[in-house]
Amino acid sequence: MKNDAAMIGPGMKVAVIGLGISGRAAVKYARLCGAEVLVSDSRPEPRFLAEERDFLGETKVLFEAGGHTVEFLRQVDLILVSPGVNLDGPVIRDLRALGISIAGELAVAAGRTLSVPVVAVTGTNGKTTVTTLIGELLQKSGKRTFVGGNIGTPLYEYLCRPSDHDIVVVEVSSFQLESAGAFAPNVGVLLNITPDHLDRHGSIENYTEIKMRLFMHQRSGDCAIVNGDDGLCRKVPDGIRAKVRSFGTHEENTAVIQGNVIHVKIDGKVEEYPLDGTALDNNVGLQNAAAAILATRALGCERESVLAGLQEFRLGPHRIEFIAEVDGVSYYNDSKATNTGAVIAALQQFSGNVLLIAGGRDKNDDYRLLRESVAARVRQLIVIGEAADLLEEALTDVVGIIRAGSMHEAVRRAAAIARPGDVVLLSPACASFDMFTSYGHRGSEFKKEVLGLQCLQVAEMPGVPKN
Ligand code: UMA
Repeated sequence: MKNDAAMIGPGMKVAVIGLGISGRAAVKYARLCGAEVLVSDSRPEPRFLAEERDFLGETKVLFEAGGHTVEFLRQVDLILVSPGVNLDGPVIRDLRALGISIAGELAVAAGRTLSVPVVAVTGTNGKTTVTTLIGELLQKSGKRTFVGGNIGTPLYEYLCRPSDHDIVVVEVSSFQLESAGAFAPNVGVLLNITPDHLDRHGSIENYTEIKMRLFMHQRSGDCAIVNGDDGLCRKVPDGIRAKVRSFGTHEENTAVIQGNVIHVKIDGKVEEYPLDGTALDNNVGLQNAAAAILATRALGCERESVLAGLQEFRLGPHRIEFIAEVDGVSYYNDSKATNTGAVIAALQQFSGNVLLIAGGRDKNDDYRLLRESVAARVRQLIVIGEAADLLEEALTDVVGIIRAGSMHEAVRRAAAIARPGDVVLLSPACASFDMFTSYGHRGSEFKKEVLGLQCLQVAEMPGVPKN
């Protein structure tokens, strides 16, 4: 394979496709390695952000904007692709046919001899939480930990300054695994597989095969951690060399979840991790905790510090985040739920009184997968965004559905219908880019609208002057 391990050295000519977060870090790293760098971005120049313009001004790299051309890109030895670049596009295909290597940041990491252990976390849902959790547990064990990848800080940033850290924890997306070459983490974690990004990967079979690439180049002595309760995760390909460890509710797993205690089999003994009353004390949280325990114990962290870290852990924003109670109705922001699997996991945490706000940009998901959970737990569905028709089509006979044209309208309509004791949950099952700049932006708008309801409530209190 041409992109197994991408080496960058002095005198090389390297092109970077995409001028986003990953692309800018790629430029920085390639230049640090002594390469001459070109940039190609699909957006026309007037649509570049201020920071991108500044970057081009400072680095003075040669660039093309408004599309990628074979003519511009064929002059290089290596092309570094941003995760958002679809590798099946015609230009990439033509460049490959010309013998030019195509690599992502994981393949670049594979081309370096890293002197520290690398933990890589993938899965459809929970990657960011588990990456953060493992990072915090390692820090608590006294290790200087780099946490990056799909979570936000590109791995290139670590490669630019490797001596600052004792260990690397990297969140890995299916997009990044497509261009990962011979990337081989010492510990690989696969949390779950449900349909996501099928607009790019085509089928769940292909998506699963891409996720399994996390383990393909691991060596004996490495560790592959999988969700034993997930039928797709359990099908680890034959021939992988790492030792496989699993977590789940069944006795045969290495980490067994029973109630809110995790029992971990290590060196012929069983360790207990009681998590009652912690932020991880729910179905999904316990799975995430079990994966993190297996990863950190495999890296030599002590049980006591791991347990203390689990007990202190707090979830980040936009993940089933409690926002406020208004008129006896609880509002939760789960904007990070951009696929049906994440919505099903979120709904598991509530009983049958949810008003669900869902919709956005479709990623070729199958919304019929929501039918059972929605029928069991959702009292009213409020659909927004481009996928409103698809959601309505898939769920019309299992739940009452209304449409809203904005987040403001969605929250106001939910508030008008909700009764004390109900839950209003934003858990969209879709990407955000039709109406917002990111899932974070979408979640923040939801929060703003809920806090707006709180202000209305105060204004309606007796004795509060109305203006
Ligand atoms: N672009 C092209 N040609 C293309 C596609 C994109 O030139 O064919 C350009 C765009 O015009 C833009 C840039 O590439 O200038 C954007 O690149 P990108 O989409 O790869 O995004 P980055 O800003 O580099 O951010 C990426 C990840 N984005 C994606 O995978 C889509 C970020 O994950 C990641 O945090 C960041 O690198 C740092 O590693 C985001 C994400 O949505 C959070 N990930 C998906 C997910 O979690 O489900 C996979």
